[in-house]
Amino acid sequence: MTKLSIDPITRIEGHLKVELEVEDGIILSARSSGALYRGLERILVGRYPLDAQKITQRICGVCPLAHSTAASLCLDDALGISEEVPRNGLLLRNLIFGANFLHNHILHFYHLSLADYVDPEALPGAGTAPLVQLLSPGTAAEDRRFSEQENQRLVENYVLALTMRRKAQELVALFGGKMPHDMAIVPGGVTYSPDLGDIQAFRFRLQEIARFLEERYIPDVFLWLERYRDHLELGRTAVFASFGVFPEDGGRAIPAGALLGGEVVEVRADDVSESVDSSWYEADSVSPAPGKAQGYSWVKAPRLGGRACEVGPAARARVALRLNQNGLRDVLQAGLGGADVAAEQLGSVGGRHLCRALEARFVAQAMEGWLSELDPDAPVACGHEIPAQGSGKGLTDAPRGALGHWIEIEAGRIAAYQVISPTTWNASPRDAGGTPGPLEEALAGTRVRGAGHTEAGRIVRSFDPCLACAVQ
Ligand code: NFE
Repeated sequence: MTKLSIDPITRIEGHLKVELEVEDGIILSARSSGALYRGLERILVGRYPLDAQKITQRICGVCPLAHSTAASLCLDDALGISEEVPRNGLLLRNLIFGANFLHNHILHFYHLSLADYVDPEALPGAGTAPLVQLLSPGTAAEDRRFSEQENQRLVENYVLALTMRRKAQELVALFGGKMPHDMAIVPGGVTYSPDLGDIQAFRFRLQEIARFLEERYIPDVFLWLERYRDHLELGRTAVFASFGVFPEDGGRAIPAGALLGGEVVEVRADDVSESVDSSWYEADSVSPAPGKAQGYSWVKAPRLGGRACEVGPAARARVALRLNQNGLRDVLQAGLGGADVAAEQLGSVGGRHLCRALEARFVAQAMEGWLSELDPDAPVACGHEIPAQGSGKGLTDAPRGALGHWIEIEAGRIAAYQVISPTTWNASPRDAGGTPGPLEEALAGTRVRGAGHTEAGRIVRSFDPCLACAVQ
C-alpha cells in the first residue's frame, strides 16, 4: 500500500489537503483536511447583531453574497420580520445573489476545472513551465482526450469566460453597490431602489452572459461529457441535501429537500448536527484544539439526521427532479435527456459539472423574470428593531450547496453565531461514528492511474470546494 498526500490541492479556494491510501491501483481510503483555522464565529460574539451581515461576508471573497443572504435571512428571523420583506426586496436579493451563482459556475468549469482536461500548454501564458506546473501538477498527460481543435475552442472560451465573470461581478455591483462584499442585502430587504437606467444596464449584461451560457458553457460541458463519459461513474455519492434558494411565491425557485434514501424528505434545521470528533476543536465545538490526537482537520462534520450529505448543484438537481415543481426540474429533464444521463448518475464528477451548467441556464432564465417584475416605485425594505433577546436561523443554498447561519442575541448583542457552509458538508472529516464525509466517500474505491493525482484532483475539484468557507 502506498500513501499519497496532496497538499495543497490547487485550483480550489482555500487550503485543502487530501491523504490517500492506494493499493493495487485503488484508493482504499481518503482523508480530507482543512488546513487553516479562521475564528470568524468567535469574532462576532459581543458585537451589534447587524454587524453579522457585514462580517460574515468576509468569510469568503468568492461567495460573499451567500453569506450576506444567509445572515440577512437569519436576522430577518431573529427580528421577526421574515414575512414583512417587500416583494421588490426579495426580487433584488434574488437578482444580486443569482449573479453570484452565474459567476461561480463559470469560474468553476473554465478556470478551476478545465486544466484537468485540456492540454495546459495551450492555456494562455503557458509558455512558462511554472504556470503549467501550477495549473496541473502531476496530472497525467495520457488522459487528455480533446482533439487539437476542441482544445483550441475550450481555451478560447476559457479566455472569454474571464470577461463573462467580470460582467457577472458588474451585475452584483449594479444592484449591490460593489463586489466582493455587497452593501445591499440587509435584514428587511435591500438598501438599493431600482433605477430604470440600472435595470437596463443589468438586462444588457445578463443577456450577454445568457448568450455565453447557451453558445459556449453548456455546449462545452456537453462536449466534455461526451469525451469523459466514464466520469459519470467517477467520484460517486448517494445521499444529498438542499436548503433551497431564491424565495419566490412563498416557496423557493430551487427547492429544499433531502434524499437520504429513496424519497425526498423535508430538511429541518433541528436535524442538523455537527461532530468534532475528527476536528481540531474541544468538545464545546468552538474552542480550537490544534494538538487534539484524533483530529485531522479544521473542518467540522455536519450531519443531517446523522447522515453525511453531498450538497451543491448535483444535490439540488437530485431533489428538484423528485419534486413536483416546474422550473429547475424542467430545465434539468430537458438537459439530461439531451445528454442521455439518468438522475441516479448525477452524484458523480460528470453529474456535478452537468448540473452546474444546467442550473446556470435556469438561474439566468429566472433572473430575466425577476428583473421584469421589479417596480421602481415600490418599497425595497421594511423597518425593524433589534430585540434585547432573540434567536434566528437563515438557511439558503449557495453556489456550492447548503448554507446555514444561526444567531443568539442577548442584551442586544450577539451572544453566539454559528455558520455551516457548503464545503463544511462536502469536505467534512469522519464523524463520531467513523462515517466519512462526502468527498472522502467519493474518493474511496476509485481506480487510479499511477499515484492517483489525476483522479483525485478531478474528484475533489468536481465539488468546487471552498475551504475559506468550510472553516469559520
Ligand atoms: Ni467560499 Fe461558499 C459557496 C458558501 S462554499 S464559496 O458557494 O457559503 O463552502
